[in-house]
Amino acid sequence: MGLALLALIWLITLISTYFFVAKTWWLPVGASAAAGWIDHQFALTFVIMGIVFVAAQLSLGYIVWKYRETPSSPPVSYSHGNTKLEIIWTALTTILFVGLNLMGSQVWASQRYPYEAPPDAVKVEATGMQFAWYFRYPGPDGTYAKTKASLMDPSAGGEAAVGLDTTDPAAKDDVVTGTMYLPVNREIDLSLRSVDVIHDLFVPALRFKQDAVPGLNIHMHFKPTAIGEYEIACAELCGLGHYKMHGMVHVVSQEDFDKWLAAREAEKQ
Ligand SMILES: [Cu+2]
Repeated sequence: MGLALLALIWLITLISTYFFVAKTWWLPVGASAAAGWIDHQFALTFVIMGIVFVAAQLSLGYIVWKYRETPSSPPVSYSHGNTKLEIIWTALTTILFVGLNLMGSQVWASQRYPYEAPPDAVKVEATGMQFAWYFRYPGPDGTYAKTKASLMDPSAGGEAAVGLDTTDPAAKDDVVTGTMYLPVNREIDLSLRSVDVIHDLFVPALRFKQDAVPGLNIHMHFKPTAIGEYEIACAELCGLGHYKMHGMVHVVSQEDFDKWLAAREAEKQ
């Protein structure tokens, strides 16, 4: 029985470790400036925790087998454990977790601080609602028009969904779309808002993930580095239609971006 348990524990450990080593289900190729840094932090965490996991599970299997019951086994003795050992592994675990968190917090902060993105950054506002994403561009004046909670009507879609106040002169050139277009190799200044509940804008390829919280305007900035189409998902369970909150980011050349935005402006007039 001891040997069977050892084999089972080791087998589960090795099979599950294999999928991580072989990268069976892995992240898409990174397409943003911070992707290298984030992936490095991610890999470091996985390698360190993987070593601890494999060592712990292999020892567990070994101990289950070594202390199995045999006809000559001595009677069971209970102990209160080893205080010195417990202090050592608790301290090591604390150092590991706090250390990884401190390292990770720098990557996290790099997309959120400084609070203001560079002045030449491309401004985009993403608004999550049950159950769609809308994206707003401030247009040639570079200013988002006012929005009002009382004007928000998700069932109407587009401008009405985000509550655009059309009496504001700055609203004339605000473009609201259901698909996000971004120019490649430009810093993007993203404002993230929500109409109803907490949503989460997740673009795995851009290594971008941030909650959208009602009542807050959350700023983040990032730089897409490869032309392509990337999937957006809502990563916060936000209701029955959560699975429908799917969208696309089109990262295009500056030229294509300008053309696309000009076409949207023309449609609006
Ligand atoms: Cu959602």
